[in-house]
Amino acid sequence: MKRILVTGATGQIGSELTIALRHAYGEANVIAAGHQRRPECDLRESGPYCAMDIRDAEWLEQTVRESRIDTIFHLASVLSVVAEQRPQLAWEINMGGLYKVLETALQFGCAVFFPSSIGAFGPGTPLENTPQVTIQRPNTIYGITKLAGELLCDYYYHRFGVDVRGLRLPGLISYKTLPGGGTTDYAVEIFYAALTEGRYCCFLKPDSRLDMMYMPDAIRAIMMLMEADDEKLIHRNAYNVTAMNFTPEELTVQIRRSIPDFTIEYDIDPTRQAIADSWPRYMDDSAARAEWGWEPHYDLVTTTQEMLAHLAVKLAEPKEDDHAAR
Ligand code: AKB
Repeated sequence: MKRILVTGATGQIGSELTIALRHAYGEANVIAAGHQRRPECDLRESGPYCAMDIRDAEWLEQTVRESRIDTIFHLASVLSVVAEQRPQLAWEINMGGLYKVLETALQFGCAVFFPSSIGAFGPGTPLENTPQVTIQRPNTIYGITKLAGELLCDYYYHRFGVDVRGLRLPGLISYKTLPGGGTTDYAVEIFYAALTEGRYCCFLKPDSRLDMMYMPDAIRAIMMLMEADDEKLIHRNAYNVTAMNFTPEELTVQIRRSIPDFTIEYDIDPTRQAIADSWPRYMDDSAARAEWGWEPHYDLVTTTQEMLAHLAVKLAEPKEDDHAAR
């Protein structure tokens, strides 16, 4: 039975991946670690949780040793927009954190999952049908840390034999936990706004096309890759994976199928628009499909239906704090 540590467990991916891993490998075998003292009730009630700072190497080493961890899903990361606002912090968390995770994995013989991103490319990359192996010259600190992270992961595998695997994830759409400061966040915010206000003000241009994925597909991709037959993995790390690509305008059309009066306006944020313009419109994910059987289950139509249905229920529920107040 695996013994798993999830860093960044309170984030958009971590909060859902932790629960899925607990279902698959047993609740007590998956330790969630995040910066929040009191995470959402799902996370703290379904298994062990520790508050931690990924910059604390001692904590990491001690937890891996004492809890006999053999697999680390390393999700703690600063996203693209916050990284541009606080580049030094982004370097410390994204690079410093990964380095400590890889060193700890080497010392204790752990496997590692590392999420890279469409942000690891750059304006010099072919942005349509972006190949698995291509020019990567990112011009954001987020992209630089993701690309350097991909290379560091390759290095620890080839030099030391650490079984580190990873994906280049697109924008992720989910209804459970909000994303924290990314360029693709509009594709989540828009659903909340459609249901609560009936209108949304978008910070990207109407025709900004980006790769996206619904969270259940992302969770499945991560778990599939970590279970994949070692011998079939040619790239092993930084696999392009995508499920759909769309523009804010196209997403609006889909939302209007369920909420006909929904309106969108645009107030372009130059920083986020420049980041989006340097990212792929859509990636070629054939290596992931061929090597470990990647295939998405959700497209724009089904993602929109699921998001509106789940969020309508969530927004009608009393908040956890409301319960505490009673
Ligand atoms: C972001 O927008 O920063 C992330 C990503 C695509 O890596 N969602």
